[in-house]
Amino acid sequence: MGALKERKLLAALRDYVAAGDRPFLGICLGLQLLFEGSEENGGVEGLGLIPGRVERFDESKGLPIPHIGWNDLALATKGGASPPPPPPLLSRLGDRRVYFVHSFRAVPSVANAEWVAATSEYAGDFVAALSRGSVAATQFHPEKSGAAGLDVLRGFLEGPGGPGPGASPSPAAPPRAARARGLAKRVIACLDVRANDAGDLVVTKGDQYDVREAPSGEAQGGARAAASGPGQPASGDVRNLGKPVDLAARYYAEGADEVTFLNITGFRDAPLADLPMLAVLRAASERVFVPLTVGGGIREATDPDGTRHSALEVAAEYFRSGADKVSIGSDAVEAALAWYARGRRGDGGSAIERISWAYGAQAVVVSVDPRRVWVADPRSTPRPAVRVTDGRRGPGGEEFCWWQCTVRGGREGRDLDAVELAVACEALGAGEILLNCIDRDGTGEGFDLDLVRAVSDAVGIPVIASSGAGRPAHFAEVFAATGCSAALAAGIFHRKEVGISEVKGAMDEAGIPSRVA
Ligand code: 1PR
Repeated sequence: MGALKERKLLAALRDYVAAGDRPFLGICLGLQLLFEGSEENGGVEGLGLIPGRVERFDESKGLPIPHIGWNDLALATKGGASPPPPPPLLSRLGDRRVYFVHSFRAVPSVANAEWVAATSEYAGDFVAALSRGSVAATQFHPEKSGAAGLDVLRGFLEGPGGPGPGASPSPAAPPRAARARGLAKRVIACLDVRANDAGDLVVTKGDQYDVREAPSGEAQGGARAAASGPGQPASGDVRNLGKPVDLAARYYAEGADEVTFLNITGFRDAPLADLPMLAVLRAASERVFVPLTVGGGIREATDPDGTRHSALEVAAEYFRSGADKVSIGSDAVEAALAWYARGRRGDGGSAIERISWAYGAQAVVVSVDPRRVWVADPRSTPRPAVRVTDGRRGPGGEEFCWWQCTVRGGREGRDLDAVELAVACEALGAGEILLNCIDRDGTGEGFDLDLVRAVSDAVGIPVIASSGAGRPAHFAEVFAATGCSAALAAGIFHRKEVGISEVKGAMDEAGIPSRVA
């Protein structure tokens, strides 16, 4: 609203929408600003075209906020016994899920019933889509809702005339009863990206964060040892699992709910505008229509000519190139330590605070790289140690551990536990936690359930479990055993050992809601 006011567009926009005879599609904030106002950022006036105010989700229901992920729609009945035919906007959607990412929502009422086309359910019903005349709006992101979302955009563009000539009928979604309803648990494909020794950007994969091929014959954890022979990677090479954009497009086609790029080597010698990851994002966002997260190097940067860029400017470049979320690793650890040192208070200067204020909490992910520290007695450390339940023991038979946060890709430890980091980063404005685990990374032995449970029980924002997935059952297991909202994998997808559809099949069998692409 501030930007529209600054550009003197408010009156023109209000008149355009009020006329109702020219096409308008508002997405996310574009739906919210049509209402009377919002309580976000201390209260903002809207265009006042639709009765009702936008309010933060009700936290008392104990659900993670922001509401991030794939949820169902219910067509509005408009006061009748059953819903009327869907408006063009939703005419092709069927009952496929769509992607939401927001902390505030409008609620349906008698006063706005003529506008509301569909609702969704999360801590109560909220407005998911509006339609009246040629004015339409969605709280969800059709441009990030895969094939279902592209059908929503087609419906809007074709308008009341219905599908254009040669339009492909949307695939019939599986019958509603065949799958669990409500917000789906997300399956995320992760691409660790770095330059190889020849300077090409490749997707690599660490084995407990070591991305170089082991000497041939020495298999490490889940990773494959370097096969010797012509054309095969030599030991010591950076493991090369493919090209970033091609792999991202493959995972999108296979039904990944999100794609995350982690840029694991900072490109120190490139000016901000030329960062290779920006080109990767621009290319990926032309082919991948689910949310893209980018991490690695989201911090203040200095160009070779000495020009300095704040973390917010760096993040803005990534958002303009197609990222929906940025992920902050090392800087988040330092910001959390400073938060505790200040007596659990922020100073507004951290990358988390500044990016979250400008783009919303839902755009800021904090990536944690923790490793187990074993203790015989939890009273021997000020860190929050827990008794492990996975049967593992420390080198001295210890049964308790805490998870030490690291920076610089696991190279340096800090005196801070993963739970303490997550609590501080939530307070600083992060919208999601990407919870890696150095001990499990690349092992294929399953997620560290004790770690995921400890962190997801400690914060009210969504937690993504990461590291260690070896088979489809590991996903169903972590969703059943912890409160995490998503689970991420890399190696098993890159090595084509497990397909994303197999993972979702295991989730459906376990009664865990998954998004059907
Ligand atoms: O510190 O803000 O520049 O961010 C650096 C980012 O790069 C962090 O998100 C950090 O996790 C990541 N990173 C740094 N070094 C490595 C490395 O591997 N040497 N990748 C690295 C961490 C974690 C996941 C991995 C999962 C799943 N990798 O990307 O894919 O563990 O793996 P699996 O399914 O194969 O087990 P900053």
